[in-house]
Amino acid sequence: MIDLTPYVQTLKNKKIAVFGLGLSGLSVVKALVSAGAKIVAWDDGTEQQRKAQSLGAEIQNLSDTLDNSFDLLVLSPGVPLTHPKPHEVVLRAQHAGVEILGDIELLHRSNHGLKTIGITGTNGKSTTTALMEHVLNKCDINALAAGNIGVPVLDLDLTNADVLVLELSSYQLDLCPTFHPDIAMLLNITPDHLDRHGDMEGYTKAKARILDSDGVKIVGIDTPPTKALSVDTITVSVEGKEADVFVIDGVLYNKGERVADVSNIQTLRGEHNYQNIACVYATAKSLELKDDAIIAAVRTYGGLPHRQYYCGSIGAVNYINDSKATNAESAAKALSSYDDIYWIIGGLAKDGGLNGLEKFMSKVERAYLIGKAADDFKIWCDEQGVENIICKTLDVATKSAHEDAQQSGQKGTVLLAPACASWDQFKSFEKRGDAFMEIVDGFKGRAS
Ligand code: UMA
Ligand code: ADP
Repeated sequence: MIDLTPYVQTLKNKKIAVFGLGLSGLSVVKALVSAGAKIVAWDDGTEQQRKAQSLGAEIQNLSDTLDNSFDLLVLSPGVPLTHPKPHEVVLRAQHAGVEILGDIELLHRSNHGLKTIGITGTNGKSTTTALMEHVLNKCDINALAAGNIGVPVLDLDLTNADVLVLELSSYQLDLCPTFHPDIAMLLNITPDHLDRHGDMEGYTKAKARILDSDGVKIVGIDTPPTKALSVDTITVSVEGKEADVFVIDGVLYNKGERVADVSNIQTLRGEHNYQNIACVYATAKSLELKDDAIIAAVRTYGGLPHRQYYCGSIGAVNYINDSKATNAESAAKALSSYDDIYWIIGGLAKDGGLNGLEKFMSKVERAYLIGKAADDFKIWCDEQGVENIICKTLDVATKSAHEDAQQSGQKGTVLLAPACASWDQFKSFEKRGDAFMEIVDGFKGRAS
């Protein structure tokens, strides 16, 4: 756990408010209580309240009680700061002049003294964060990954660590008033989370905050908003040679010099992963690591579950879990990687729905629609001439896709790439992916 004692001692000995007691909120309570701070916390869920209470927090509905007797409001990333409208607790804090920040900012204020690599972008953050951590560790730099990847930063044990690799969401960046990573990486920006940022301008502004520093900046320039932000940065592209680091036809180049063929790495398939590799390479070079060591490390990366994860095959049909494809852009990457697709889609749709996926529809045999988006997606599929069936739930969809694929007697891919958030039917994209894999495992059992 991060020691926040020195920071807490600089405060005015007032109370600290913690709103939102999920994974990150509870770790904030734990770290602040152990640093001697007086914590008042709230979550709408009674189970979460109970957990915080057992860690030593006083429970109060901060939306009614927060005032200038508090030093800080530590807000969870999932709680609206500005859009669709600021949460009541945010308005109260602003009215009382209480500073609002998040757990990443608290980590920064702990003065841990380690080098930080911050990674953001609409897609590829977790893969790049995990790959970065892996490459550094293989190159004998002790690295720890945390943040949006699912490890709350204040839970980290920094003994023996040299570098922190932090996956940063737009929500978290909005809650970092003074933290700037030593090395900032911005992979790409396409529409996502517009409900929380108002529009593309607001979303881009939140992401661009990562570049507000004098440190090393690495920017993927293949999306218009990131290209516009790439002045005075190390640029990366997988679409052209106008960048410091680029990948063409699966070959990685640095300043025009060939580095290595990266096209045949099983766990990093597809052009989108070339972008992730190239950004990790550029970062490793800025840390003065050698080409051979970096590439050897990239080749041994083990992959992350729920990202185009190969669950196995039954007969000529492959089963792929890409539950993390929670928007159209990331679903496009999956659709571009496979053929003869039995496509499971739906959940809680993002702004723009399935726009941009039209060009892949000739690869889709049939679409299986689930969740809240099913009715709207049906209209879109009908317009595209894609055969589709409303299945409502993942188990029905997976079973139908499996039966159709097997009965075709041809090669095929049953692909979960929902282009939607999971929250209407599942607690998280991980739970959705786990459920899919469990169902597929059941088919394998019956097939053997
Ligand atoms: N809450 C209320 N009232 C409200 C709103 C929320 O009480 O009006 C409570 C909820 O009941 C919940 C808590 O506030 O208990 C909110 O928790 P949270 O959603 O902020 O989530 P955490 O469990 O703290 O997890 C967060 C990140 N979640 C979000 O940004 C939504 C996790 O990213 C991250 O892994 C974790 O911190 C550790 O750093 C998840 C995510 O979905 C994976 N991120 C989004 C994405 O990747 O697209 C940005
Ligand atoms: P994030 O953490 O940003 O959501 P992940 O690494 O978890 O990103 O990948 C999410 C989804 O995006 C997966 O479906 C994956 O196939 C796809 N993806 C991975 N890297 C990229 C990239 N650089 N550009 C676009 N899509 C990507």
